[in-house]
Amino acid sequence: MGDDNFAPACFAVLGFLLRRPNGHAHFPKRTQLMNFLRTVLVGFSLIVSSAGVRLSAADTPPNIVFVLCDDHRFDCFGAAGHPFLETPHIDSIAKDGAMFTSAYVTTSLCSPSRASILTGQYAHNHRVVDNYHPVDPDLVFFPERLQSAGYQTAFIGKWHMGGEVDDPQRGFDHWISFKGQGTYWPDGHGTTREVPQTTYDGLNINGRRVPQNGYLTDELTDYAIDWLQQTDTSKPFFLYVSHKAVHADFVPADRHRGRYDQQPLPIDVPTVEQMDAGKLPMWVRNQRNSRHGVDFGYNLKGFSPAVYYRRYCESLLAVDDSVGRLRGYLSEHGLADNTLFVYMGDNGFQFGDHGLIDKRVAYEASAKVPLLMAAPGKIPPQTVVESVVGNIDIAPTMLEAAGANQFSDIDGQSFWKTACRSDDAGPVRQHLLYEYYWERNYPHTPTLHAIIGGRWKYIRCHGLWDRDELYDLENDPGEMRNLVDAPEHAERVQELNDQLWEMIQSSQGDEMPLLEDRGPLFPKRDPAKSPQAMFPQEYFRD
Ligand SMILES: [Ca+2]
Repeated sequence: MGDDNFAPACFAVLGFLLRRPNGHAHFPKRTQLMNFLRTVLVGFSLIVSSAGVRLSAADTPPNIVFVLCDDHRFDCFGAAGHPFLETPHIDSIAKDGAMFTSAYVTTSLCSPSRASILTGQYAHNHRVVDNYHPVDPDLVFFPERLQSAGYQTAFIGKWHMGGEVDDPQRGFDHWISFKGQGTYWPDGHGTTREVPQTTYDGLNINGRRVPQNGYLTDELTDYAIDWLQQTDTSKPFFLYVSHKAVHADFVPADRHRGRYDQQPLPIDVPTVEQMDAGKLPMWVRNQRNSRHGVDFGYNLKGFSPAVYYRRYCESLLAVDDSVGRLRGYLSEHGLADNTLFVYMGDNGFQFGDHGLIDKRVAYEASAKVPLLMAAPGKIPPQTVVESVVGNIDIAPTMLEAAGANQFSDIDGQSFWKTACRSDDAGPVRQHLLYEYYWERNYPHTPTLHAIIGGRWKYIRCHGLWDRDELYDLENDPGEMRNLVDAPEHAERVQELNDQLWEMIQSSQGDEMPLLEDRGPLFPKRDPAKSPQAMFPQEYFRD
């Protein structure tokens, strides 16, 4: 009960108790009087606590801490069964709350996925389809709804929507960000190559430029804890910590550098022959020898997915430290019991899976992400949620958890009740629509539409003379046996194609955004590596 409502409510209760059925006033019995006094005392204590001590009652809106990790693939943390990565703090979220084993992004690319998280919409509706173009100013971000519900809000970290923009954005009372990809260290040490949109302009703190002093993952965590310390204790808060880590070029903190030097790559990198035998599309075979393939990764001679993978894992250790510090702060300050803590990746990353690196594609390593949530007293400990959930579901889920006004027309749906194991949880989604729009900058990945999340994954490439794809994830979790042309699956392929178009059309996805060319181009191939793919035998006839 808010302070403004308390006095009128007390008078209403008093009025009710003093009124006889016939409308005449009477003197209350002793029990009625005691109940009334108890109500007054409880209300009074709420007012007192809101004046000086943070509310912790179970029915007050929860605080929310949302930690987004860049390019964190689904199997790279201890609780997911990783063979050597040490992530005790990320794992502790699964122990205290829920781990989602079928969490996906509907577009596996930084800006589109971030926009889907903030709006609850597919990329074809929010239309942030690349990492370069400005964001529609009419889009509503879910933290705006939290502000209206009385939340104090902060964004700390990588924004990366609309190119190299780091100005304060709507929905956030407190703002700390950096342009584009920023940098792990202000002097760039540890970096072996500069990714596009790397910047050394320091931080934008509420519109003021401030130098970056240290390792970015640690520094963002410092700023996050600084903000927690100065929040108004009478209001709930929403803190969005958006790490630069673990985006390429992976640079671990100095304290973690070399930790996994001796560890093997726990991923099977297929040979060209295996890719051909698996009937992968020509575009996948050709991407193998490109900036986003193992033969010419980042257009570097001698690129090693194993070396990059070790540095990726080492970079993740500071993110785990960050989670530990944030959760530790909440516990030490009596906030953990009324805080929903969420950890998520904005997309996955391939390290040789399918002969590829990077993301964008619809395969599991690219589209599936870690998602963990702890909310004491609401989400039971050690809950494993197998339902298919997506980045488009985050906004409605956060709004439901907060008791804030929902969006009326979005693509996502709240899974809050499912996470809480409520009896009245609604029907669970069976599939998600996946989409990726071809970028001229990285011409090796075509426009893709797919049905993801279930046993059968169907991938359709658009505007290309090539095979589509069908995988049986139950018997082929590595997605290396393309069944799309198998006669025994012809009916299934037709059904999935019908279903795909139903999902596209019912979400207004049949008009593709077309944006002008921006940014550098990376069409290069290594002439010494795998040759271009041949058309499949079945494409030939006399
Ligand atoms: Ca990303």
